[in-house]
Amino acid sequence: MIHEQLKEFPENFLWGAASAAYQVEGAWDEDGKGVSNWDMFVRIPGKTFKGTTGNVAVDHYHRYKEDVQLMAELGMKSYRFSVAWTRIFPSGRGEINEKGLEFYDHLINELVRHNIEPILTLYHWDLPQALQDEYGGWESRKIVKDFTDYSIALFKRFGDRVKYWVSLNEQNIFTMLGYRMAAHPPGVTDDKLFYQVNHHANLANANVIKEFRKYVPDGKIGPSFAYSPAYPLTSNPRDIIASENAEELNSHWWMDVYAWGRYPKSAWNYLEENGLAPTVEEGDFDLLREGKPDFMGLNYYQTTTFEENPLDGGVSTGQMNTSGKKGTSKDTGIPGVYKTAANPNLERTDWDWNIDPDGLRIALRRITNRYNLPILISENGLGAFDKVEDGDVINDEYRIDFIRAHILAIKQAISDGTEVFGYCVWSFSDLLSWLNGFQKRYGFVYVNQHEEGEHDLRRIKKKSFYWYKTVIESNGKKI
Ligand code: BGP
Repeated sequence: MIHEQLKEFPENFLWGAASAAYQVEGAWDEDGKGVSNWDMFVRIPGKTFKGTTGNVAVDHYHRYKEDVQLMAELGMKSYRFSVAWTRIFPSGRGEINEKGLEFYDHLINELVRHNIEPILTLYHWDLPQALQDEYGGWESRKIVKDFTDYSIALFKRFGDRVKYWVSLNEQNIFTMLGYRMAAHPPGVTDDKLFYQVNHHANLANANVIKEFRKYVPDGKIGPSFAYSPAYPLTSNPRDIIASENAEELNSHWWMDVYAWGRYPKSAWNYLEENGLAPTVEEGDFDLLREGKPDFMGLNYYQTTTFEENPLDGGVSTGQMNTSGKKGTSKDTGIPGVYKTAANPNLERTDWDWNIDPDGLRIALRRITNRYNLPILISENGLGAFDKVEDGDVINDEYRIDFIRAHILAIKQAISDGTEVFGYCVWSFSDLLSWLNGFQKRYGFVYVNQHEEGEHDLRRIKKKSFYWYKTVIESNGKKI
């Protein structure tokens, strides 16, 4: 619908920005921190762009005070960050490393002092390597207990000051890239294992939410899901079915479990027919139903368009663009299910991600209609090449255009009746992009960090910094 007048953003809307421990902290082996799966994975030649690692990242571990100062100057109402499990339990479990807790204590206190609401992510992909070595990490049900114990340690220590919590970040992405595409740790390609790993992650997610109620009764918790709404390429019903398949297998497969504690029927049926369904034990569904979130965290970057893919000779392998050379990605698919297709209506970024603000409105509406949960937009942003001009000026107009269009889409979705209570732009400062190095930048604050050449890590405010400040000040009226 086209509204004559759009509704305003609610008061106390959590305008913010986000980050993740591995991508910003650095200090990879300091103060008793253990080794994570990412610390190991980035050392395998050819895995990341030009071999970048998070050893130093953008050195937030040592510069958090300066960073929070900049957040305050930007007027941020919230900051979403993750805790590195290996700082708290260097080997994944056992004895707590007090130094690790201290770092986050200081960070949280600094945020609270500046009236910035901390939004804490329990798991943003950096699994203790010790658990991977011991029992395969997410491959074993043992992870449920260890993840829960780790989470409880954080609930106990920070629950007095942190009221918003994200359980798992993008379960669909870390399992997909880790167990189907071998592009993230542990670098495996095994469809059956992929679904089993997900079942364990679902159990862990539900158990942690269940425990959360005991320790932080006045807090809110939910997972962050990377939702890329599916579009059919044409009105041909076969393309529509392909798009429905994608929606079921790529999105409902996770969100139905989070919201309702059950798997979608046609997806389950497909997995059973193909010998891919996970092993479920007695009591699992009871637990899944008990661990209901307070909100759905939405990480939105783009939509994906689908068309029919024949069973015989259909497309199966694609290619990711991690170089920033436009047009180097290749469509992918599952024979007999769907294949991806370029959407002729959308522009793409240099990394071939579709630019689609209306897709955010669609995502918000679909989540609301299906699950009737409030939504925290826990990530949304533009990865781009930024150039520092004379006088330390960064004219990132393209980022402003991107975020402005997405804020407008949120306003439209709110006017449609969705309940959105926060918007965390990815990212606050530039940071390490997992596979794309430092050259793919997302921040309001530029960080002088590169794959090669000079990198003194100094912080420079981009044009978008000043623009977002006025957006926040006006509660989204001035965009
Ligand atoms: C999300 C992750 C973030 C971040 C972002 C941008 O999937 O939760 O950690 O990296 O995507 O992705 P990229 O760095 O690949 O451009």
